[in-house]
Amino acid sequence: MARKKIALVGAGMIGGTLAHLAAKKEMGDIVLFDIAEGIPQGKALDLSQCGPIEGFDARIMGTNSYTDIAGADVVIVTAGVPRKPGMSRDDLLGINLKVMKAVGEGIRDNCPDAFVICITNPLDAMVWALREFSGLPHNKVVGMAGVLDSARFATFLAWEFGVSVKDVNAFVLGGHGDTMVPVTSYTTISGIPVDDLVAMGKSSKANLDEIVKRTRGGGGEIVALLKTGSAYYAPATSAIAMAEAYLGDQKRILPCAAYVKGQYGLDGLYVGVPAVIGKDGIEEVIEIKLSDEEKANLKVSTDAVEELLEVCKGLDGDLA
Ligand code: A3D
Repeated sequence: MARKKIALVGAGMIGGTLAHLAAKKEMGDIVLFDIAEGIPQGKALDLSQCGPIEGFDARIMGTNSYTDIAGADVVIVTAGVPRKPGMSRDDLLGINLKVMKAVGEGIRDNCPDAFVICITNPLDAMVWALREFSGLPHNKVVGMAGVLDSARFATFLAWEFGVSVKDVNAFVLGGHGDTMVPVTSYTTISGIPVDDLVAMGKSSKANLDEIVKRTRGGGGEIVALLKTGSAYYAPATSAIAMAEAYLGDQKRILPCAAYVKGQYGLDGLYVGVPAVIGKDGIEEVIEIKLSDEEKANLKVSTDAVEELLEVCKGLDGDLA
């Protein structure tokens, strides 16, 4: 059987970490693409030299040419620029929208059968734009955010309750940003809802509220500490879990930015929802029951996503 091919578009902090994880897990051969000359080639060479020590045979190549991603089974996109001081959100949108155009066309022309995972921010708008520019089916293009946001939520909950992270099943819905909706009613520790654990006196409502707030600002907390960039270890680990679910037809239910067609009263946008990932990509969006408060919070979050999409459509005539 042919080895799988994993294309990583963007060879920055997340791209390099993705390559290392994919190689260690022998997920397939890896192509690191970037417009910066030398960076993908240098990282590929450095990572290849981990092989004899770690014992992996994955071939890792760096390139500046889209033709090298031909036939990729999975593409993970981190290409783009982060927001710099003095730059508005619209400025960033405009720049990364152009990047999504180049990347989407590169995927369309070279690996139209791939499963594509977008990580570039602003996530919910960029995954939508990437799908538009690539022309791939909606079920084959997805955004990574919910796995990371849920992992952050789960980490803080494990610390709060003094339990293993393995027993925490945390649930986050909505757009990736300050308006995301950590849903405590679906968040459990070994099947026990955290709200029940609070009622048992294992924590307090105030502490839980603080954890929800910290989860929403989880990315910003790391940016403030690093000062020169954003999180990359956990974002890369999250996208790898999604890629493995696709390659292994695992039918995992993972929170992802998936395309909604009527679910949650939403239509025609990408937003964080629980979805089944298997060999057909996003095989199903799961619609859960929400309380009135959770519905209202989700609306605030999806309104923010829709607002960004309108800006995207205004910035690029092709998308209007
Ligand atoms: P960084 O280390 O800057 O890497 C980005 C790479 O993209 C750089 O190597 C650039 O050279 C490259 N690049 C720029 N334009 C292009 C292009 N047109 N084609 C190909 N490559 C290009 O960033 P990073 O790896 O830390 O983060 C990547 C993205 O992920 C950013 O947009 C972050 O905001 C985003 N991010 C998202 C999450 C989510 O949870 C959604 C978390 C963390 C970071």
